[in-house]
Amino acid sequence: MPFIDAKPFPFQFDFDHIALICIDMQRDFCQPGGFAESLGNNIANIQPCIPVIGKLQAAFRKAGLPIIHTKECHQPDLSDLPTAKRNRGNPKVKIGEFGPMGRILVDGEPGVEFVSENEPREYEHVISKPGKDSFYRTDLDEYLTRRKISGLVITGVTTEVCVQTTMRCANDRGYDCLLVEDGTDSYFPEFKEMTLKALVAQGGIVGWTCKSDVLLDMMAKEVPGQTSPHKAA
Ligand code: C5J
Repeated sequence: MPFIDAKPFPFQFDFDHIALICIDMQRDFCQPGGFAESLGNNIANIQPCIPVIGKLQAAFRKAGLPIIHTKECHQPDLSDLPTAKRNRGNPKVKIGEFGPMGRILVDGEPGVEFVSENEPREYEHVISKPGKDSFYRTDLDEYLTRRKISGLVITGVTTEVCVQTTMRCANDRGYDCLLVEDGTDSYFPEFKEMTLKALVAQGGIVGWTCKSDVLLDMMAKEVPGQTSPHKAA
């Protein structure tokens, strides 16, 4: 099993027990005219991770390794939306109301769908999650356990919100987590920088981080000749 250069120390990449997770690469979070931009966020800051995630998805597909895609959204009847979340920040347009790309954060609406560069293939696992934690009220733990996956390569937006929350919750469940530094972004670059530092502090208290080129170089050399796509069991 290859080791790759990572912080705070090399990460052992176990091809038999690893998956890529792409968190919330949704139009409303990433695209001009979407919900995030309408809230005043600078979406230019989260564009760089999009092509990086595309390259990682291509490498995992080539290796026949599983890819999981999450999207933050709620049921159309909003039965899974806590009142506190709906009212937080007193936004002009609330979750469930009509925004630039359909009803805000409601499953099935155009804004909830993935940016075209990071779209799932039909055989890849897609998770609709009502919270920041990708395990909360989802089948993620059961999916990973069934496939004997013990390591997660983590990507997505935003670094200090859904990405960090998911990494911490995965770590508590016993998964080895490797966050790809240039495969995640935040509307606030200083929050990204601090999050990357905090996750690997104290000897990797939450896990590891690495650069995508290190991972992609290793995968190009070491992939054990698989070409068929991962099939959901
Ligand atoms: C946010 C997310 N920022 N995907 N969601 O509300 O991080």
